[in-house]
Amino acid sequence: MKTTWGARSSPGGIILASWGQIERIVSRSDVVLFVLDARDPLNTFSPKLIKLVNRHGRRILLVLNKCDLIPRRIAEEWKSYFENKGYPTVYVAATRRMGTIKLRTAIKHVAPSLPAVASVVGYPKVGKSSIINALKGKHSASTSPYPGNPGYTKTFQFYRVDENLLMIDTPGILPAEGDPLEKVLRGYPPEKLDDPVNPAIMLIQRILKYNPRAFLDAYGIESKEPLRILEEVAIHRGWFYKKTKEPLIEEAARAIIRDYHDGKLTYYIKPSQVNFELGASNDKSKNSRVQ
Ligand SMILES: Nc1nc2c(ncn2[C@@H]2O[C@H](COP(=O)(O)OP(=O)(O)OP(=O)(O)O)[C@@H](O)[C@H]2O)c(=O)[nH]1
Ligand SMILES: [Mg+2]
Repeated sequence: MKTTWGARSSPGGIILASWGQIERIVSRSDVVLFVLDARDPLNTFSPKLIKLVNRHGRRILLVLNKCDLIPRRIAEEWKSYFENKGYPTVYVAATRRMGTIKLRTAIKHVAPSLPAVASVVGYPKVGKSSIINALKGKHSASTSPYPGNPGYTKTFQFYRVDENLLMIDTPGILPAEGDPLEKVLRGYPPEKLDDPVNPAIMLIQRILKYNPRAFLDAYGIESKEPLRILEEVAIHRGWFYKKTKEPLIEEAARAIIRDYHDGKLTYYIKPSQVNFELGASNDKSKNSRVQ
């Protein structure tokens, strides 16, 4: 079963969810699956979303997705990290259908009663629709590598996963908060960035800091100098300004941002490398540990 409501487009034709829309969905959910990118969970975590869910007294389940891009040991470490803060957490690799049985069990465990409505929320491109696809076992929620492509989630869609579980897929939350790097990590559409070069340089520096081989492995580029990397990507792909014939680094910057979200270009961070305090969950007895 699939029903939709609340379709809305944001300026520029790229559709993201406003906080008001997310609040409406949260208020209609029994459980809120908050999807994080397992490679950089804290940069895709939103204290504002947690506050909103707590205000409505809804249960939260954190889902660390894209775990195929990090070692399992690190996924376990992040799970413990969040659970020590009171958030039940599961890790999955939705496109590989890894962890889906545990996820389904966890949703039902966290739900106050069954049947339950579970919404899937988070920043753009963290894999919300892919998670619903994995749970349903077939391609039913549309997915895309980056917002703006045909197939990215445009509406709030309901999917019946089984007789006890109705799920709501949502468009990504508009990542208005944060500096240019944080916005990019939170899936702000590269097409909408007036200046993609600056955030791409920051992203390149972050990737190199945690994975010095990333550009060599993804593109065969040995340079560790962000501007040079942008130029080489533009040159390799044949992107040049028509008049000056200089490498079109703006396009290369957008490509690098997309490749990060697609998992072609990657790094991961460990809990021991961060120094960030999360707000505790609203009720530790409700959000008990989930296996
Ligand atoms: N490597 C890897 N890539 C994934 C995984 N899950 C999703 N992706 C990729 O991430 C991109 C975004 O996936 P979607 O499921 O469309 O993400 P979304 O959160 O629904 O995106 P929006 O609806 O645009 O907010 C796609 O290129 C997916 O193939 C995963 O577990 N591993
Ligand atoms: Mg989607």
